[in-house]
Amino acid sequence: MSQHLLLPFVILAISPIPGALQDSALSPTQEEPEDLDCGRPEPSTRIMGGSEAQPGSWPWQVSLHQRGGHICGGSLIAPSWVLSAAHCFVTNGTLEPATEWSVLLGVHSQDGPLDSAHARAVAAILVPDNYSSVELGADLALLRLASPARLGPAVRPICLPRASHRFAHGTACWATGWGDIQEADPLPLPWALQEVELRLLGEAACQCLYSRPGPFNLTFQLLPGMLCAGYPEGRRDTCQGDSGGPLVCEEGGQWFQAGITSFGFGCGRRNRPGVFTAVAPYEAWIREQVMGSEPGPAFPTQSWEPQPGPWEPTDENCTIALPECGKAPRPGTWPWEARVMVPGSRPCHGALVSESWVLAPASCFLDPINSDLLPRDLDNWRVLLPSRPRAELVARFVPHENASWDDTSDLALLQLQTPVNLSTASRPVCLPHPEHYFLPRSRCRLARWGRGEPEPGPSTLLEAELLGGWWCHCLYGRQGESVPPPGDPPHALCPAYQEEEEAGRCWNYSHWSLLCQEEGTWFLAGISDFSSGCLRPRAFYPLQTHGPWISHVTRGAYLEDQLTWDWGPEGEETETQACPPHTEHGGEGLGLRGLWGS
Ligand code: 4AZ
Repeated sequence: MSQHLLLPFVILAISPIPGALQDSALSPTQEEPEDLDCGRPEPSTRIMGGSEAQPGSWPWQVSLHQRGGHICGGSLIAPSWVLSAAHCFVTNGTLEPATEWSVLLGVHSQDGPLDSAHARAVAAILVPDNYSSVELGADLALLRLASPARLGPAVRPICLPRASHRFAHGTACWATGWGDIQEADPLPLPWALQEVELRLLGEAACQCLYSRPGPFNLTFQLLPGMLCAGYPEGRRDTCQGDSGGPLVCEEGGQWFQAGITSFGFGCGRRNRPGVFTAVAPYEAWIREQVMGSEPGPAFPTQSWEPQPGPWEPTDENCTIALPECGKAPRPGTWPWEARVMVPGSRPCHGALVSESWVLAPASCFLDPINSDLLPRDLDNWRVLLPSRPRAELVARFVPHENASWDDTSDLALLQLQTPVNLSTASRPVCLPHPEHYFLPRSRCRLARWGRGEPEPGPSTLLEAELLGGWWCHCLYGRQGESVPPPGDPPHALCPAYQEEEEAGRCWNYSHWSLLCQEEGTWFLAGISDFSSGCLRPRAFYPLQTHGPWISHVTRGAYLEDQLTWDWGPEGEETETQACPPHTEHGGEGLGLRGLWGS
């Protein structure tokens, strides 16, 4: 338990060490001013992968507004002081004027009734001298309020840890905020405060996760004064707009702020946990800034002696998370293959993208004339999944808003009434993030998609190799059809079929999706082969631009990072940037093998 120290006013005023802790049960006398109680929400009164908080459960959470809008989070540490992140207030090396900012206290839903909420102007913003950018640390700021906050059940300060305070690795702590619910996906109305449970990661574990190649091919060096919290598998995380908000951990019935949301690489990505400014190392700096203010923040002593023990392993295992999607026991047996049965029509092939959602072409289910749902009654719809004895029921149908007029968006999501237990027999396919780049020569395969006919041949014929974007464009040009030149993101994915070419056959059959493999993991890379007639190679609409829509609707589809980074000699840089003459005017005899240059 914490110490019960009531220090005389004189000592409090001159000492940089304010009353360490107090028990609210001990009522202050005339001579003994009330020390600041902290870290105790009223008893029972985005974040990515989180959920809505109970109003009043995080009474220290504040919202920092600039020009009328929420920009960052912060935490109340004393009636006149808010702790936040430096990067919220520094643009191009310049500290923004305090007058532009206001602090909203006691707020839950930023759209709802602001009953318990009140705002305060900011008198000063203080940032450590050595702050320059988030990656270099010291990402913290103190805001002095123009007038003290009105403390009450919905507005209470958080306890700060002393420099010697140790938070055990693996401790479950909570981050809160009004930030995005996933990358580039703002919190929807009514903008209710979100909470997410995150585990503290040891330095070694965090550094290890970050040293793996990952999104944007970026890694970074974890520095003293930073801490990581999250999970190797990602999915639960803080995101843009949560910055400056608190990461709090409970100890002995009292909540301490272990971290300040600072940055990360993307949100909720595998092997990329959120990075926080560790608060404890900044005890001295915080005390220095708030010196003389009364009452100042509370730094209760940790209830147990911090000493190395099993709760702080010095050498944590480096456990890199592997994708939980896209693993097929054998190519051709796709554990995500879903068949949607709608009364009165042939089965429609789609793919399981999470525990509860199936992705399929919207055209299977929409009337081509008026884009009405056919038939309207979802009760009789069934989904068959591999190795599941019984058909799944469908709870919801969500077509892409452009599905009826844009072939590249011919997509719909179907929610299953009960989530399936993932196993080797039933598991989702991985989906690419928008910046995913499938390398030329990637090994790919075709999988059934939509209302396909029975398989036209043995599945070995469906093996394919991805062509570079220019080759695809040039080859089509030669054949009098147009496939746009490569772009970022690409407009087409062209797999070429060795076997198909050799057999000299052509299946005038376009109901396929394109699966591409990276390090043994399968991604749904493209949909709806849009090449017509018997042209080769086939061309697919890339799925990657739809990742954000899919994960917005499903809140947990398996969007995975790029797993192969080695562009190799055939990479983007070295690919031909113009069509060689023989592809434009050349004879029909030119086979794909020739184009591959091998
Ligand atoms: C941001 O931009 C931000 N996933 C905050 C936290 C994280 C990423 C970005 C961590 O404010």
